[in-house]
Amino acid sequence: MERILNFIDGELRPPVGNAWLDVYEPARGTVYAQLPDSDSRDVDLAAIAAQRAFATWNALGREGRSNALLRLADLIERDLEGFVADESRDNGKPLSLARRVDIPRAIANFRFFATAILHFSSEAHLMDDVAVNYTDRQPFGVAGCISPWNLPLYLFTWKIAPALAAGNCVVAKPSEVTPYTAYRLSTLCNEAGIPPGVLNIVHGLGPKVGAAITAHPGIPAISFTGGTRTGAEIARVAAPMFKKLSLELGGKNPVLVFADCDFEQMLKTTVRSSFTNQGQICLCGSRILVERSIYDRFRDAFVERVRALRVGDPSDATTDLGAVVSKDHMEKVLSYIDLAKEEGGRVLCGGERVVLQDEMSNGWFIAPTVIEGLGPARRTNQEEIFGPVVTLQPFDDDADAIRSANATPYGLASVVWTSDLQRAHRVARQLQAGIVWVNCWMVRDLRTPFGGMKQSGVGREGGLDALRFFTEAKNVCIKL
Ligand code: TXE
Repeated sequence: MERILNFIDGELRPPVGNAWLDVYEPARGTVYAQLPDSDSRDVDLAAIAAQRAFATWNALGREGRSNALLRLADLIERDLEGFVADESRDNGKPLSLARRVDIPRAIANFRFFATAILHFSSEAHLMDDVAVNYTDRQPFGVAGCISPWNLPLYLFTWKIAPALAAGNCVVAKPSEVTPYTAYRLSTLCNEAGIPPGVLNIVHGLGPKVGAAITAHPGIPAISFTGGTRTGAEIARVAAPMFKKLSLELGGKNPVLVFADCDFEQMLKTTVRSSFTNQGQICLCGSRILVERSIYDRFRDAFVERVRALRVGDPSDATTDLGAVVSKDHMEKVLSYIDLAKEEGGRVLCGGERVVLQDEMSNGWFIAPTVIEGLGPARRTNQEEIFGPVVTLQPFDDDADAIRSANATPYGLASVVWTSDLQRAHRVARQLQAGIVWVNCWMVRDLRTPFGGMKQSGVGREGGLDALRFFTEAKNVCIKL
């Protein structure tokens, strides 16, 4: 049985306590490897290594750091198929999706921040003939990066790339559910010329390793993506320590479909925004609000397309949905389908576990599910399900659509389908969401701010916002 190792001070190491956890392959429901069940002792070793490496990493300068990260991106690209296969095996997602999205975006993350840092300018403010002020943005030392299982390498690199580019060293913890591609990345760092101790990866459970990173006095900033409840726990520990916090949390994203939209374009994209990655993307649209005059037409056309989606072997090129990430998560998603029925919802398609043949008969597969007949206040329309489950709701006018869209504790992303330009701007301004896509979905420009409102998070991690998060801004004022 293969054993994944921690990466501390440039070395692949077993956990101090020599304890191990099982790593499952969701499509087969079987154990395929083990990962370290690390604890605070491993985090301490990583933090010491990171603190020790800080001067070396900064002595490289922006160009030196940029070149090292660009080399790392090239090495991932050289090993693309290996990363793709590992990502799909670990997460259960279709191989085609890992090849089209996850791994290319991880490479893009390194390349974007490795070049952004070269153009990361600062400001100066002249006070007539009194004084000149300039903003000095410096790295603060060691960043803690904690990432989730849904887009494992994509979101892992989304955090460590800007942290490293800005000049910090990193103590990172990928999700214990999908550790493999972070491990594979660690095997390339020395070859890329990343000095020992600059990037440290400690594998293990959130309440042990993640909590130790959050509470560590030598790690002054935490960048986290995951569930809202976990985000609240991290904030509870970090706030009294006055740590910098970036929390990217859950979502319950609305899709607003107006009667004047480009119907075919909307339909094709809305199937994607509902079920890509088995609905396990914080940006997926899980509440579809449809103008009443086209509700029946939309419902029938949408359900027909969803029924045609293929749930199957992630390695099969014709598969649209793979397995959900864990048995616990499958049971959580199925419990929400039961809840929807109890609340009076009508399941129009899907609604059950899919049992495949042969070696995948124990895999954790769920049929793409569409539910109607539930009002905005129902739990099914309030709580994040994070699986292949969407609800349909009609609305009467713009105000009704906006009211329903904003009627949850979350505010991460939203989609508006309309051909009316003024309405697009007007509705976008009133939606409580950090991201509003109009007539598209998942179009991402890394220079833009990224993050949510309300319980979807705190802070913005996109482009230059990420470099600002991972640096301290000091104002120097010099008398003329
Ligand atoms: O996330 P967790 P999970 C949502 C989604 C999902 C729910 C829970 O609804 O069902 O969150 O998913 C680490 N201190 N999203 O359980 O627990 C943990 O080890 C420090 C949306 O995977 O938040 C992992 O590395 N760290 C989200 C990371 O936090 C802790 C994507 C995320 O795990 C910790 C994923 C603690 N006390 C889930 N407890 C998005 N916005 O994309 C856990 N962790």
